[in-house]
Amino acid sequence: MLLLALAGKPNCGKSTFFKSLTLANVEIANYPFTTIDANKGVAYVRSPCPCKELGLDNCTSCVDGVRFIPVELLDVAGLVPDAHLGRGLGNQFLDNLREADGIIQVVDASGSTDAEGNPVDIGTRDPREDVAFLKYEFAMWMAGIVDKHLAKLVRQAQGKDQVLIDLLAGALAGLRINAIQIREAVDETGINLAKASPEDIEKMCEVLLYVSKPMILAANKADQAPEANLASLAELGAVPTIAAGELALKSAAQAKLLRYLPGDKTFAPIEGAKLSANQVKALTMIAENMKKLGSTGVQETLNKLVFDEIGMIVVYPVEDDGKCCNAKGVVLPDAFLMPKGSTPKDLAYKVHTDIGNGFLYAVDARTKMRIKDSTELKTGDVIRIVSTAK
Ligand SMILES: Nc1nc2c(ncn2[C@@H]2O[C@H](COP(=O)(O)OP(=O)(O)OP(=O)(O)O)[C@@H](O)[C@H]2O)c(=O)[nH]1
Ligand SMILES: [Mg+2]
Repeated sequence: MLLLALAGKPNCGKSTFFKSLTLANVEIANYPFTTIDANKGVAYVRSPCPCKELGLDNCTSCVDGVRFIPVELLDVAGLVPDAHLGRGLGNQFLDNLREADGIIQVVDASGSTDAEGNPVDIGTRDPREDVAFLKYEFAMWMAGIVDKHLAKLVRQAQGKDQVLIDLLAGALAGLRINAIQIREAVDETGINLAKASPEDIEKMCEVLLYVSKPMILAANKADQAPEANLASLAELGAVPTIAAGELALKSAAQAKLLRYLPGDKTFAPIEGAKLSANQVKALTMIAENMKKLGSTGVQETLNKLVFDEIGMIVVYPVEDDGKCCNAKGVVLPDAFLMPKGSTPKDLAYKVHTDIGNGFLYAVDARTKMRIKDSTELKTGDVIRIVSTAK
C-alpha cells in the first residue's frame, strides 16, 4: 500500500490532520511535541466510481458514486531547525519518513506558533519561514547517510562510475531511492560523485529528495489565518486546510449528526439530529470557512499528493467485463492505485503473481475490445485480465 507521511514543525496540526483522515485515536494539544512516537493509520483518497457512468446501479463498493481507496498514513513528531544535528527529537522521526512515498508538509498558516511550535499571537510568525527548513533538514539528514557510506563505496567501485551509483543505490534502498534517481541527481548537479565534497553531497541530496519524495504543502489553521498568509502560501502551491474542521465534520457524520463525505464542498443536516447550541455555532463557522475556501482542503491535499505529485491512477480489475464484476457478482470489487504508465500486465501482477505470470491479454470493459499490452492504463479503466492462471 502507498505510504504517505505528515511532517512539519511542532504544533502545526499534523495529528489533527492525521486524525481527521484516519479517525485514529491520537493525542492533540496546543503545545510542542505532543506526538513523540509515530502513529500509523489508514486514510482514503477520493475518486469518482465508474459505476455511475457505466449505468451499474448495483455497486456496493462506493458511497453515492464516490470511491474511497486506502493508503497508509504516518503522523510523526514535530521537526525543528537543526533536527539533523539532533535538536528537538532529532533524527528519530526523519528516520520515520524514510519509507514514505510522499509527504504532506503541514504549516501553521495562522502564524500562531513560533519556529519551535510554542504558542504566540495569531499573525506573529510568517509561515513562509516554516516551509524551506523541512526540505533542508531532510536533505542534510540524507547527506549524512551518503557521507557515512561514500568513501567505502568509492573504493569498492574501483573507478567505475555506474558501479558506484549502483552501490550507493544499495545503501539508500531503505530510503526508497534507486540508481536511476541517483543518476538523475548526479547529472543535474554536475558533481563528480567519486570525489564529492560535503557541499556536493548536500546539493545532490536536495535533488534526490525532490525526485524521490513528492511533497504537497498544507496551509493549515486556515480558519484563523490572515489573508496575506494564505495568499503568500498559495504562491508556493499550498492547499489551504482546516484540519480541525474536517475532524469535527467527520466525527459529527460518524455520530449521525450530519451528512458529510470527506472532500465534499459542504455538509447537510440530518432531520431529527440533536445538536447543542455550541455544536450549531461551531458548524456554522466551519460552513462559512468551507464556503470561502471551497472545502476543508484536507481531502484535496491528500488527493493532490497522490494523483498529481506522486502520479497514481485508479484502475478497476474485473472478471466479467459484461457485468463489470468478479466471480461472486460483486460490481467493481477492487480499485487499485497504480503508478502512471502502468500496463495491463502490471495490473495482472498487481492482482496476483500467478495471474501476471500467466498473462495472455486484457479486455477494456467499456469497449469489450482487447487492448495492446503496451497500452498505458488510465484512471477509471475497467479491465478484464485473461490469464492461463485462475
Ligand atoms: N484553528 C485551528 N486550529 C487547529 C487546526 N488544526 C489543528 N489545530 C490546533 O492546533 C493545535 C496543535 O494540533 P496537533 O494536531 O496536536 O499538532 P501537531 O502538529 O501534531 O503537534 P506535535 O505533535 O506537538 O508536533 C491543537 O490545539 C489543535 O486543536 C485548524 O485547522 N484550525
Ligand atoms: Mg502531533
